[in-house]
Amino acid sequence: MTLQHPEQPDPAQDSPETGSPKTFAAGMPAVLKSVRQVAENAGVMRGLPAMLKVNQKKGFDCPGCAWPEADERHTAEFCENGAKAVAEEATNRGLTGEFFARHSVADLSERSGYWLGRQGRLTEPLYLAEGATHYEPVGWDRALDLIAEELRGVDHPDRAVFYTSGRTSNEAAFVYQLFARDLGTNNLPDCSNMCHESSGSALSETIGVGKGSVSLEDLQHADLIIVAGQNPGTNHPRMLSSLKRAKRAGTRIVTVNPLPEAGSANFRDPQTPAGLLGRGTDLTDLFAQIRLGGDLALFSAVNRLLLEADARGEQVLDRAFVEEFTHGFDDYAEELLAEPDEEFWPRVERDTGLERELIERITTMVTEAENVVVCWAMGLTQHKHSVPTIREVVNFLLLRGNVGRPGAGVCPVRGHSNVQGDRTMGIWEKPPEDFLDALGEEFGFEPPREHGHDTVEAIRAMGRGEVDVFFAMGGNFVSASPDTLVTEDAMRQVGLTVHVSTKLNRSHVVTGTRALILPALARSDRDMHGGQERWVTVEDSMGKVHASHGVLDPLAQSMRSEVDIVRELARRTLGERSSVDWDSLADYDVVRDHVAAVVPGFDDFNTRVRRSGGFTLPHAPRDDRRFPTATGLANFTRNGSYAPQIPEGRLLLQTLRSHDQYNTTIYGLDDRYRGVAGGRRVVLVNPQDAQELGLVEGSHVDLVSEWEDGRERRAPYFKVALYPTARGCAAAYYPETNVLVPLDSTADISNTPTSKSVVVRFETGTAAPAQGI
Ligand SMILES: Nc1nc2c(c(=O)[nH]1)N[C@H]1C(S)=C(S)[C@@H](COP(=O)(O)OP(=O)(O)OC[C@H]3O[C@@H](n4cnc5c(=O)[nH]c(N)nc54)[C@H](O)[C@@H]3O)O[C@H]1N2
Ligand SMILES: Nc1nc2c(c(=O)[nH]1)N[C@H]1C(S)=C(S)[C@@H](COP(=O)(O)OP(=O)(O)OC[C@H]3O[C@@H](n4cnc5c(=O)[nH]c(N)nc54)[C@H](O)[C@@H]3O)O[C@H]1N2
Ligand SMILES: [Mo]
Repeated sequence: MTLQHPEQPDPAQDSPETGSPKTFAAGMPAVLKSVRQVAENAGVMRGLPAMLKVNQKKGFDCPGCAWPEADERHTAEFCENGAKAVAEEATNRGLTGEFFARHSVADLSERSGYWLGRQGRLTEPLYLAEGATHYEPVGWDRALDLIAEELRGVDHPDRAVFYTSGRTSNEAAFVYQLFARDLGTNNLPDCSNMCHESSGSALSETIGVGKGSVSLEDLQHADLIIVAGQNPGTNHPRMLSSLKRAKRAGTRIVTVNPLPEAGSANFRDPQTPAGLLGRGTDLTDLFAQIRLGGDLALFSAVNRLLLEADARGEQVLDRAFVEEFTHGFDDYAEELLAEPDEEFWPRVERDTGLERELIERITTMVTEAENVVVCWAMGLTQHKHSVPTIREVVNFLLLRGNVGRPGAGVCPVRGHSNVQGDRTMGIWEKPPEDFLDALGEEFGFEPPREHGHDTVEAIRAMGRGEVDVFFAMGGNFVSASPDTLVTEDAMRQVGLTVHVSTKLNRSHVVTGTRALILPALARSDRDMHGGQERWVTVEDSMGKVHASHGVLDPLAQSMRSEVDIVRELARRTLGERSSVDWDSLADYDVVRDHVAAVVPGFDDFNTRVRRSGGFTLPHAPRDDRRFPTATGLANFTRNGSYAPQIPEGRLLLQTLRSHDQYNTTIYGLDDRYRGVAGGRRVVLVNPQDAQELGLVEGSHVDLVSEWEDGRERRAPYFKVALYPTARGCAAAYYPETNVLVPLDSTADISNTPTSKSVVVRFETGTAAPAQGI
């Protein structure tokens, strides 16, 4: 049986031009692109003033990535991709009922995600009644009553699922999880389940806190920064400024990636005249072109070299640290040294695609560096063995005491701008007991204790017909989730699907029996209530909490804040049954006071967040070398060896982001740094692999994924581009390739879909699709 997506490729749009990858990032082209993007979408009068408020102390937090702002801000504290994110939501186009009268759901479901997103901001609540062909405006009262009625009617609260995407503010996230728990369920899956869940799992077990342990200052004090499995030039462009500053202060950088990403090579800082004139900073000192999934082997090989040097009497380990602060060292060392060299090294060289000599050079750089930071993102988190891989990164840092002192530590670089804050606020299907205790005590109710569904489990439950209401606070669940067809089928089994959204996306057109779209204010919109301006807070990737003030007049009065949507819905759903004073939560200071009472580290929240720049949350390992783990110490873990195996005639495919997209939001059809233009259905293949497989540059192929469930999944009509990626490894863009990722192929422990290791074969000779979209 083959699964193939009905959304057909468009030969006119899906035949991109391909060239060679660029060797630098940003510079003048980035500035020009930013200005053009903002002007085209939001207009000059609306867009440019907004841009000057991004990431300013009195402005709003960029809705792009979660990279922190430095204390000293530039006038223009944004990047090209931040500009695209702002332009996307600050657009002056609004969608009205008339648009939905013209376009049936069937019509919309044949459009690409790119087309849907470009139609403009959602401005009024819309309802798709049972059997209806079109969405119709309903008005807020009716919309909220429909949901409340459905939620009151469920046999058990666990038949409702509440998804969150990581843009939601702290205040909205807190009120949202309170509502779900007051209703009686922990079914709070979020985009984190598909993103950094593996980091959270690995870090909680080993150092006791599932968050990064470094600040921006630490990066400046590091002697060595290893960036593994991350493409900062596209996904965290402001990180390049931090890396540049570190470089200038003498830091060395090792980049570990199957792809030579332009931003990691050379950075022309657009905030400086030199950068605009084309003078850049070389960032990477050593590039390890690793095979997909080879990082566990790499880090364990470095660790073994360190242990061997220690055994020879060299002073390469921080013995005092290991002695005082860690647990499990002896067992760990014994296991890692057990395998004889003749078996260990050939396996490592095969799994990593790297030569022993290169791994020895990395190890020398490590021993020459007093302070080391490791940064990573999706390249490490979206594999079957991601949790062991990240635990091995922690072992690596623990060996030399590189946790809990300046200039050293773990740096998982978060994606969505408030994904870390949402977790802190309790958006988690597996909430800790003490969080539930505090929540119950503050509001006078007994929260449910049983763990809820994560994203993958939610899809399975929906597919089994066990979900009556699917409610999404932002995001694009259908397109972001794996196994698109399975997910879409699951969604269709639900009674009522509800999306609180800013822009139209595929999740609005693949619906349950009935569906609602609720238009929300975005980060850049001014949030007025009773004549008062309200503002929210967010937490960045380094645990810093700060305020975000919207500055633009909303396109329509009918858009509501996420907090208002949830508290109104909660009041209507729970009524007298609830002990929460939902109306009082219209005042965000009241919400923040509740947060202060429930969430550790938020004492005096309202006062401290009003100080310029906000405040940093406590982090026991970073602040005091305290490790709140099961053993009370930092844990060494034994992670064995594992790497994805690639059968004969197949390649391992990673699904990744282009420079012109924000997750499922497509800004444009180019991927400038990789030399791709005018389309997205392209697959990057190493020239030698292509030759062996008989693939020709520019030819079209179907990608067919093969997995142990015996089903084949097909993504048709991809153009082959010969590209200097690691041998055996291919790359293509998400979400077009999500159809290939099996729902049940997930990471051990974290249950994150294995979006970076999909075994595929290439079928040639398939005809171009007959018609476009
Ligand atoms: N402009 C923009 N910014 C974004 C986003 C966006 O879509 N657009 N998305 C946001 C979100 S939610 C997230 S999570 C982050 C994502 O940020 P990234 O993780 O940088 O995003 P990906 O495009 O998935 O890139 C993965 C990188 O890891 C490499 N890689 C893949 N597999 C492996 C591996 O096995 N080992 C190693 N060492 N490297 C590997 C890839 O070649 C690629 O460079 O960005 C955030 N910021
Ligand atoms: N194959 C593959 N799949 C992946 C990944 C991968 O690398 N490969 N990456 C995974 C990762 S890291 C992540 S984080 C997920 C992302 O999953 P999601 O977070 O679910 O997806 P997004 O595309 O970020 O969601 C975009 C939509 O959010 C809505 N939106 C935007 N801003 C706001 C706002 O302020 N408020 C509200 N209410 N709505 C808003 C808009 O309607 C927009 O269409 O995808 C995952 N899926
Ligand atoms: Mo993410």
